[in-house]
Amino acid sequence: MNSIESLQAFLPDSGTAALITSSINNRYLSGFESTDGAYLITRDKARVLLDFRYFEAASKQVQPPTQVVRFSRLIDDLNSIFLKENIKHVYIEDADMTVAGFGEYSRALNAELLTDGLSDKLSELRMVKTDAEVEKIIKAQRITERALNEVLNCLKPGVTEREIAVELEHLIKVYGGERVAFDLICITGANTSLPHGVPGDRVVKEGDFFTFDVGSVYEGYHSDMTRTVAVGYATDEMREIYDIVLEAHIKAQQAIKSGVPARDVDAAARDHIESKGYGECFGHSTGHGVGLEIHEVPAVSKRSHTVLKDGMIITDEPGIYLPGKFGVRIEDMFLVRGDDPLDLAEIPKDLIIIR
Ligand SMILES: [Mn+2]
Repeated sequence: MNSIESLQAFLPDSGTAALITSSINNRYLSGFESTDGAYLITRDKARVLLDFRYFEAASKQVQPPTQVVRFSRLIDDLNSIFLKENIKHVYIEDADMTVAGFGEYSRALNAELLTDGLSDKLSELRMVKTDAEVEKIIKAQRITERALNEVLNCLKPGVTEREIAVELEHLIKVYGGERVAFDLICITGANTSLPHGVPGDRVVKEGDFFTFDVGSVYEGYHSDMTRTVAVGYATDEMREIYDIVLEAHIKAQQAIKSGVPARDVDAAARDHIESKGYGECFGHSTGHGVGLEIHEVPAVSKRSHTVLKDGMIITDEPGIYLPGKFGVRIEDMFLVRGDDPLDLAEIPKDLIIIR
């Protein structure tokens, strides 16, 4: 069953519809990006409702079974569909709709709003990627890798974090990325102990780490990768911490199997870091899903209840952060595939020393 059929099966009867108003989920179902509009699913129809600005482009791009419907005033057009097709109940996206939106829809729509389950259902569907979605995520990853490989040539003592970040963002766009997947983390020296540090005027020095947490967007799909490289040389302590993080990353990778709870993947990395005495220095979860958003379910954390399935894409990104000194994180995305997850990155993970 595809996602549209799954949502049709989720509807209890022909008098109930599902109304998708968030732009991400609308894009997920229609394959068309718009800042406005809605996607309406009934037992036997799937429609994207768009205004004049998008109608022509969508008519060329949207594939069956989705029909493109042009609306003049969304609420009125929905009400006339509800009347004609005898729709009495409509699921809304409980996790995305604002309080103001909910007030407006409940006053104006001639159907009872249902708030229990559509958002969860959409998240569940989006967790498992189709082959076409996997291809887009891999393409986004390749764009990032090409840009990162090139920017490593500019990484030398004297350049600033900001110069590296700007160059990387530029190259990601030159190589076909729609945009960066998030504000790129390009940090060096003591800043590398900040898991979400912001690139600034800090200058690269010999014997410093440089952390790249970087990603691109390709046709709406995101990629995510982190590499920590050393400039000039690495001290014994830097090598020791790097090795522990790499071992934790590999242990988590080996735990990624269809049918295994996501929290076991987290535990594989965390137990290793704790066994080396650095448990207090790994204060975030091991990973997350990636897709139309950079952070999606499933969480790969202690509290996750999700069981991994074929087709999920999750990150594996343990780290150790020593405040005031340095930090190391290594991250790749993995496609869950039986007992043998596919690493979506091609850039090596052994410590790279830039000379
Ligand atoms: Mn990540």
